[in-house]
This record gives sequence, C-alpha cells and structure tokens, in this order.
Amino acid sequence: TARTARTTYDVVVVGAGFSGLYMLHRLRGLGLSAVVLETGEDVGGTWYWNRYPGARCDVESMHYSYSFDPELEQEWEWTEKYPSQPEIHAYLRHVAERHDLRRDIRFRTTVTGARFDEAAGRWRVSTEGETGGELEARFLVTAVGCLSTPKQPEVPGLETFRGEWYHTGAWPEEHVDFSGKRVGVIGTGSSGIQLVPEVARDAASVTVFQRTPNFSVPTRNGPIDPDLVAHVRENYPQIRQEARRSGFGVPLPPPERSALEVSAEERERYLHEQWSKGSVTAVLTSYNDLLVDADANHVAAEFVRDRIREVVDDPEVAEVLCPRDFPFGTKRPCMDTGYYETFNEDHVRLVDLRRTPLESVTPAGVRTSDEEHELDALVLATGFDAMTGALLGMDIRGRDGQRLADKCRDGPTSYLGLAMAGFPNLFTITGPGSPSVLSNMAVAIEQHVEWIAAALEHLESTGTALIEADPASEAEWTDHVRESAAGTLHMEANSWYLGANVPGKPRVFMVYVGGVGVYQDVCDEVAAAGYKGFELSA
Ligand code: NA7
Repeated sequence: TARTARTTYDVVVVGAGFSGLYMLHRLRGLGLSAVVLETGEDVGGTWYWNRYPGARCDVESMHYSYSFDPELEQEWEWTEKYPSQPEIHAYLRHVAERHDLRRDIRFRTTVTGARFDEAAGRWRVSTEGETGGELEARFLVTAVGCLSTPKQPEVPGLETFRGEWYHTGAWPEEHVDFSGKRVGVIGTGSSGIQLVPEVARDAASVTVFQRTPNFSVPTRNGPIDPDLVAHVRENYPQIRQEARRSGFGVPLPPPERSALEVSAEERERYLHEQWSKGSVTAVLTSYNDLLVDADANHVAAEFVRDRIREVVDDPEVAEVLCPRDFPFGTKRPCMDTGYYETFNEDHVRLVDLRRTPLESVTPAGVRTSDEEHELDALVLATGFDAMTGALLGMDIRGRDGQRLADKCRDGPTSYLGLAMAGFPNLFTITGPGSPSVLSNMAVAIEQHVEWIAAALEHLESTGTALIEADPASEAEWTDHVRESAAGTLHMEANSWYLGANVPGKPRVFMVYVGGVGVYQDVCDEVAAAGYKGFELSA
C-alpha cells in the first residue's frame, strides 16, 4: 500500500510496548510523522512476549497504567489487584484501538541497525521482516524495554532435547498443555516463581532447577476491591502525582525510621503488618535503611527466611529455598502466588544446582552432576540480557560511524538514561542510567515519553535540527549513577542490574537508584535551563 511504501519520517520509534505506544500518541500530538517498528505480531512488548502461565505484574493494577488519558483511567475495569499478562495485554490492545495507533505500527518488522548520516542529519534505519528495507528519520527513539532479550542458560545440549522447550520471555501464542507431562523448570527469578505453581497444577511432575534462591513476597492477589477502585478513581490526579514524586513509582509514603532504631518486637510486629499487605514494595519500604545498611537488611532478610520456613513442610527443602547469597531486595525481589507452598506437593521436586550442578540438556531431559532427570518438557526461566541487550543488539552507529556497542564496551554511558554523546537525535526510553526497572515502569515510561515530547517540541519551535548530549554531561551523569549505587547494598548481589547474569558482561550498575521523583526533578531542571548539558544546533 502507499502507506507502507513510505520510507521517510520525522521520527522512527523502535518497539510497540508501553513506551512505543505512548510515544507514538505524543508524536502525533506534536504534528510529527512517525512510525513504530515492532518485531512482534501485536502491540504489548513485554506483555506480548511474556505470556507464560502465571505471568503477572508486581505493581497493582490501579497504578500500572497510563495516566495520560483521564477518561480511560475512569473507564478501564481491572479485575484483579495485580494484573495478569492477558489483562495487561488486553489493556494495551485497547489503548492502541482507542487512539487509533495501529495504522502507524509496522509489525513483524525488526530493526537490525541504524546509522546516523551526518551530512543529511538523519538516521538511516535498516529493518528485516515484513516491511523490510531502509527507512529514514530525523529522530530515532528506542522503546525496546529493559528485559526484552531472553537469555539462554549456559549449558550445552538444548538442541538435542527430544521434548518441547520454551523460554518464558518468548512464550508461544498457542496454549501450551502440560497436563500429564514431566516438566523441568530452570531458573527461580520472578518468572520461574510465578510459573511453577501454575505448571504444577496440570503437570504429572515438576522439577525445579534452582541455582540461586530468591526472596519472594506473597501477592495476596484476588478480585480487585471495588472500594479501592472508587477511591483511586476519585483521587487519580493526586495519586498519580504521588507516584511520580515517590522513589519506586507507587504512592507509598517514604519510610522515616531505621530498622535499627526500634526494638526487635516492634520490628517483628511492623514487618508482619507490611508483609500482610502483599506488596514487596511495602516490605522494602518498611524501614529507610534496608538497602543501605547490612544489619538492617539482615533483619528483613531473616524475617523473609522465617516465612519460608513457616510455609515449607520439609525443613531441608526450606533451607535450600532460603536465599543467603545476597541482601534482601538487591536482586529484584519476587512476588508470588503459592510458590513456596508448591514444594509441599508430592509431585514437585527442588533440585539444588549448588550441590549438584547442571551439566547438560540431554535428549531425554536434564543432567545434573549426580543424575539424569527425564523430562517431557523444559521451561527456561533464565532471564534476560537486561538493560542493554535489545539496545546493543541493534547495530546503531553514531558520528564517525562509532558503534554504540563499542561505546558501551565497559558498560553503558548515558546522559540521564535518555541520550548518548556522539549519537545525535537518538533518545532511549528507559535507557540505562534511568530509574526504569527500579520503579513502576508505567510511571518511568510516561515521564520519559513526556520529556522527549517536550524536547522535540522545543526543537521544532526554535528551528533546532540537532540535539546531542555533551560528553562531559554524559560522563558526569554516568558517574553519578554508578556512585549512587556504590553507596547501597545493591553492589553485593550478582544481579541483572549489574549485568552479572550474563557471562562476560561488564559489571556496572546500569540503573539509577535515586528514585523517580528525584530523577524527574533533574530532568525537568535540564529542560528548564534550555536543555543544559545538550548541544543544540541548527
Ligand atoms: P531472572 O530474575 O534473571 O532469573 C533468572 C533465573 O535463571 C535465576 O534464578 C538464575 O539463577 C537462573 N539461571 C540463569 N542461567 C542459569 C543457568 N545457566 N543455570 C541455572 N540457572 C540459571 O529472570 P526472570 O525472567 O525471572 O525475571 C526478570 C525480571 O522480570 C524480574 O526481575 C522482574 O523485574 C521482571 P542465578 O540467580 O543466575 O544463579
């Protein structure tokens, strides 16, 4: 069609998830021509790919949504306290219909690279797939998410496996039926912890291969409370504002007390109270020093371990499930529905890979150092090349042909997590160096999209063709991001925030720990000062 034949735009956006959809909407509002390129067959991004059984957001439904459409937030009916993947996907599909976004999205189209043509002042974007070929645009916006490139386990033999296998982050659209099957699950992060109880419901047996146990808090999920819905709807503007001003992007008051300044009894009582809310953020914000003081953290960690010991019948299994390698909250803590309880069922077995390491996948199943586990199906809940996987997976080249992957060889550098020196007119929504995954992503995304839209509006109204981060500002922000994390216990965990889950990845803390509220102030000040730290040129 004439539409798909078009190759020149003001803006090319990569990705049609939460970020890309809203970016497109704002760009239209500015009167800019824009196209969104998306590998998947549908909108949704993370919520399109992660359709494994039990996939659910750990931010409450009423807060994990767009605020830009006040009528939508009044109308949309969430059914559960925490939204499931199908419901979030339905919501994003609805947003796409409601704002007529699909006509500017090209599905089944993967961006393989983008090159900044200095003479023309334009990005040349190469694509593969349905609408392959090259597109050109004045601006390139990556909306590729933070957890989008699935990571395979570093074990040989997967290709020899005779059964079916799936990665949680690239789950097929068709229903996967595990009934009567012997299922193995490798990985016990958020995805594995959500999936295991669901699979255990149908499968003949479930074998969970655990390398590092993680902390998990029960969600106490259920039908959404109509009184809560009414209250939030009545107060949405104020509640959204509180979320934006907060640390984690959810409207919770910041903790004022140290865990060490109250008595052990008082701590126990208060932690139980927070635990009963079914929110990991409530537990993490019980005290103000859980992520900075090892002793304070130990109190919370021991509290969670006690809860595991309470639930799991077999004391030996309970001890294997108790995390000890890293402080509570320094790897992304999980939220579950019946995870620990599942290990009380006879057909569910926990294999401790610390004791008996994973050696290979065989035609018949999974071999650990002491045994071959026969399986009909295998689930890889082994995580993602987080923060940079999707971004650096594209061959992006800036001035002088510099490759972004080379620039980020020792870890990503970025000004505000939004822009990179040497890469004019490139914006990265929730890029490395922004608070992104350390907060409610919906809040982080809206703030970034709105900031980028305002920057583009400024450029248009001042007749500015190019915007580029200064190397000095970029270096200063990158140092600030790393120093902020250095003062926390986050550095003690082999987390994906640090790239530690991917062999060979530089060990650098890639997320800004300062909180969304503080971060928004910094971004707003930069804009108010005429885009301080950026070079603007006609
Ligand atoms: P995570 O949190 O990165 O978890 C991946 C899990 O897979 C974790 O338990 C890993 O153990 C395990 N893993 C990875 N590679 C291997 C190998 N080779 N052998 C054994 N076990 C392995 O990913 P998720 O998808 O669960 O969650 C990602 C984020 O999505 C989550 O944090 C939320 O923000 C939403 P390890 O800890 O490396 O020993």
